Amino acid sequence: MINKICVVGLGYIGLPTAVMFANHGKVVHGVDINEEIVNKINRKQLHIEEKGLKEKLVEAIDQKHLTVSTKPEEADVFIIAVPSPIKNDKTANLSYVEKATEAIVPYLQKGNLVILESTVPPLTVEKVMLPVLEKTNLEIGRELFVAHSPERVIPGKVFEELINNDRIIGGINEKSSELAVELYRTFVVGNIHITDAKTAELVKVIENTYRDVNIAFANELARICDNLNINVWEAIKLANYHPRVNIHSPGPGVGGHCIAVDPWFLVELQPETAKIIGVARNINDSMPHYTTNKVISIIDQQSIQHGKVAVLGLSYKADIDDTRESPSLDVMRALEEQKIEYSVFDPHIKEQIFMKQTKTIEEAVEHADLILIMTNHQEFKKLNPESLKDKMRTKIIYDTKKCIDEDKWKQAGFEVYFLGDSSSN
Ligand code: SAJ
Repeated sequence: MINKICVVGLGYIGLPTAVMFANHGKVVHGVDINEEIVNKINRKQLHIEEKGLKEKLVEAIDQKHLTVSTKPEEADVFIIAVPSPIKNDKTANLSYVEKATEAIVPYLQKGNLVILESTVPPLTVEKVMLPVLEKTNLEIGRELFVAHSPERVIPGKVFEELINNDRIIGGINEKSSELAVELYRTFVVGNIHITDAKTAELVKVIENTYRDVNIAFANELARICDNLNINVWEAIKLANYHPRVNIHSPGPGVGGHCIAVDPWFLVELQPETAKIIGVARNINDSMPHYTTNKVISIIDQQSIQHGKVAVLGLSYKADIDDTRESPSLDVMRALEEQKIEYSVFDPHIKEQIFMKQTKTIEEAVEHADLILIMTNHQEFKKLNPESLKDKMRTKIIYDTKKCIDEDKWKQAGFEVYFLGDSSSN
């Protein structure tokens, strides 16, 4: 019987997971090395934003089903959900996974199950975790059970997806998988698929790699269409009417901490073989520069002296407040390098993080020559060009997400440009 669970790492995945188990009758102890985070949670406050998390956390603590501290406690199951980022040289940084495994070693007992939820390169459980777990002197697979069950939820819909998404469970042996299935059945309604640990590790990485390669293909098509004067958005839409085609959307780059990171795990493991994956990654990484160069060439074409760009959108995708790995950061850097004046505005980022950030859209477009749409936030789709046009010095808009109403902007006197569609001019 699984009664008590110790969750190590209380971030975007660990905290909602801990709270879910607590609200489903388990006794949960959450651990984070960051004392500030632990203190905050103990005061029933959040350090991350997630729909529904606050109420669920309060319920878990009030019912005394959840405790948190900086140290692990003995339990039946240990879940590790810590970051697994890449280093500057694009190789995996598995030090958090290793340290978290080391931290639980003194608390492990016969019959325990250890689960890794972090996204990791294939063979991490075998090569990084198992050597550490052997220090317990418990026989792995008979006295201590181990599985990888990657998280697959999307920020903003974490609780819905924790319950409904299918889950992959890769035990190091049959008994490990069996115990992990029993655990996740506590709240998972989606199907549970059993495999081995290294396959589970690969599955998670290739889900995100599939999206990255597909987006790179769309971005390459956008560049081809820019050169051929064809509308890439129209072409992709029509191609996707084919029942077996699903081309993703081009854009100014791929942000976030998953899709832009995980493909590098495969490139690191198999540099000679993972060729398409590496090329795709580089194409997506080059999009912020491509975008900046387009902006500069539009400004030059119009013979505008000392042009000013109003960058709209800081978060890495629509309708969220997350700026991690956002292409906007690279665009701002490139504009600075090119000594182009700019301002930046995002209705979802309330705090002043960047020097050139404005509090209102009106301030951002004041005396600007070009509006650059980087994120397809609802607010930007609905922008009223009539209310902005008189504030601008020159009326140009470059939309990298093809999210604005072209006719409306043209009627207001704007020159309208889209990424991958020079046909509109
Ligand atoms: N993007 C495009 N074109 C597209 C789709 C996305 O340029 O057609 C860009 C977005 O603008 C954004 C980036 O890609 O900058 C990534 O956005 P996303 O919504 O595709 O993915 P994430 O990083 O927010 O979440 C992904 C999800 N993975 C999959 O959909 C396969 C999520 O389920 C995972 O849990 C998460 O990664 C993770 O933790 O790995």
